[in-house]
Amino acid sequence: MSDDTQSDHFGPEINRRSFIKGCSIMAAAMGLSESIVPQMVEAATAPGRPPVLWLHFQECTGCTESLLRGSHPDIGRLILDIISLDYHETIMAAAGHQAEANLHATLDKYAGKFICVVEGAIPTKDNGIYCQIAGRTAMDILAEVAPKAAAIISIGTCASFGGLQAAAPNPTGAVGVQDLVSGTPIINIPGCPPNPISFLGTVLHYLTFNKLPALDHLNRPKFAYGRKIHDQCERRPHFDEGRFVDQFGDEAHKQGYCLYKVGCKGPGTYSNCPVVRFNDVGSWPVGVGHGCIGCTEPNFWDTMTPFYERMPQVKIPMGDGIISEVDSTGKKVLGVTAAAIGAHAAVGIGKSMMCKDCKKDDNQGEKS
Ligand code: FSX
Ligand code: SF4
Ligand code: F3S
Repeated sequence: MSDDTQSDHFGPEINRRSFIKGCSIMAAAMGLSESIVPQMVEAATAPGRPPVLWLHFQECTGCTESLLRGSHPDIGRLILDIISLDYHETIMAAAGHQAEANLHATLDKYAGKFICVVEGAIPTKDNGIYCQIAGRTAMDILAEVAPKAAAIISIGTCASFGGLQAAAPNPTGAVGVQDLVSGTPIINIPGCPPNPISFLGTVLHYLTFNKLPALDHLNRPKFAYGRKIHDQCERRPHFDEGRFVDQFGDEAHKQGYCLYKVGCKGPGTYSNCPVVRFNDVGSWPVGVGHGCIGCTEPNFWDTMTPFYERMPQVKIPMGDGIISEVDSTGKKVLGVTAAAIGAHAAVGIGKSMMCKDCKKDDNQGEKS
């Protein structure tokens, strides 16, 4: 039997080569050496790996969709094989009382051992009545499940920080998991929706090393959220040379110039999108001609809007050593000759534009 048709402990739906390739992609995304892959494969296929309880609250299900519809076959296989999903409202076959029985059976049998994934924000106003499942509020369900979990992964900006539901005026009092839960390790995988590789990398790290990856001050894994979009973007040379798109569809847009002036929030957003990209075609928002809207940052619906206006207080090179800074209304407030200043050193972002919850402008205290 060839490797490609071998099923053994990988199950009939998966083959060894594809599984190993998926683990190699994950190792690369986490900045780990290829030599760790055999250990990852062993951990991810161990019969005793922890089950996953996946709770859905206030959200659009885009996080699950992006995970399950990933076009990379090796990633798709990893998802379904490494994650032992005992309860997931979108894809489980069980319904009604049977589904609730599954939830409680896993809670009893694997207390302290399972991974809880939360997708969506939790409404807290009026005792949480704005999101109810099986007659119970999201707040009640989370309060029962969270203390029994070994760790909680908040997938998406909604579960991490409240997301769209928490945007002003936040009519349901929506919050993220970390606003309600303490005492259980929490890791945030924001993005609206997040990249499946950032989620899977986190799960694989946990299975392989029996601990969560190093986190930043917003509880995001540093391997995925450790650098600004702006510092990894393929359009950055255009920014540095002062070549900007002024209007969608103009000649500069066709030439692939920098999208800062049409609203790109890459200078204030931390994520691996330019490197990891999405789906098998390797696309990402800026790559296809739209500015980053800052979807991995807390409160981005409030702090990163208007989406099509330039970020204030970003020093932008204008060519010939002239640096310009714009205020919050987009007006030029500063023009200096900067012959002695390297373009990279001159590019900065004012703290006022950073998300309200960010304590630091540049990256970032590490937790581990
Ligand atoms: Fe939120 Fe997930 Fe935005 Fe949707 O379900 S992070 S609304 S794209 O995807 O929770
Ligand atoms: Fe890329 Fe946006 Fe930065 Fe321009 S402003 S270099 S498009 S991240
Ligand atoms: Fe979101 Fe910006 Fe990446 S909008 S998907 S963080 S490029």
